[in-house]
Amino acid sequence: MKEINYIKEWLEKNLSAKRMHHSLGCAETAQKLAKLFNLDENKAYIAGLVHDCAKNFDDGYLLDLIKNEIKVGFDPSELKNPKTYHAIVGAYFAKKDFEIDDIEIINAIRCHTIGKINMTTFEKIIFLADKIETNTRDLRYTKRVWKLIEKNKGVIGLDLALLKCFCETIKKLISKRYYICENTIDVYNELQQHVGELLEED
Ligand code: DGI
Ligand code: FE
Ligand code: FE
Repeated sequence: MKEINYIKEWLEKNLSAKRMHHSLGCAETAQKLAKLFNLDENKAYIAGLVHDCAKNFDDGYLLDLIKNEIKVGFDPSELKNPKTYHAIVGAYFAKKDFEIDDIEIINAIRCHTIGKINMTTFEKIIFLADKIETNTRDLRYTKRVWKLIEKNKGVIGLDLALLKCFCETIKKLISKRYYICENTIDVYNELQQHVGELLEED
């Protein structure tokens, strides 16, 4: 893996100031969650830091990379909303530009936007850190999600927090009349079946 300073400089050059702030917040939150769940804090920090590395590139450029260089590892329905492209390309840049070969980090970056059925605990904490870091996300919302994690011991707390996040994202996508990729619906249903009864209505 490239040195952390190389990665930070690369990100400073290729991300907006706000996105950089979000990435640093996500790295710190991921580290905190990793500690809480006895996972590798350093790995969580790196995954959080890098997760949005492709976020500020042109949609056209990202789609071109996906179709002509990456080519595999995504579902056609994932390409129906350009906002999801950066997760596919982010995992690719992490491997190619930062020489990260830890598959857990790569997979967590890959699924940080639309989620995945049967996410590992590491993937869950990176997904959540992205949604609840406090540098750029709405504090009222992040507090509510944190409470779910703190009040419900273990992975159940993470799953409740994930369900809350999926509900919010799906509501937002619907309010804008955006396409929701099939994977996101599948993950919502998986969580709904698992912990739906434990989550209060809004
Ligand atoms: O990159 P960030 O803004 O930090 O956050 P993100 O990667 O979770 O999400 C980027 C956007 O992608 C977010 O506004 C939701 C949107 N999006 C578009 N289509 C889908 C989607 N999110 C999910 N979960 N599923 C979709 O099908
Ligand atoms: Fe993202
Ligand atoms: Fe993000």
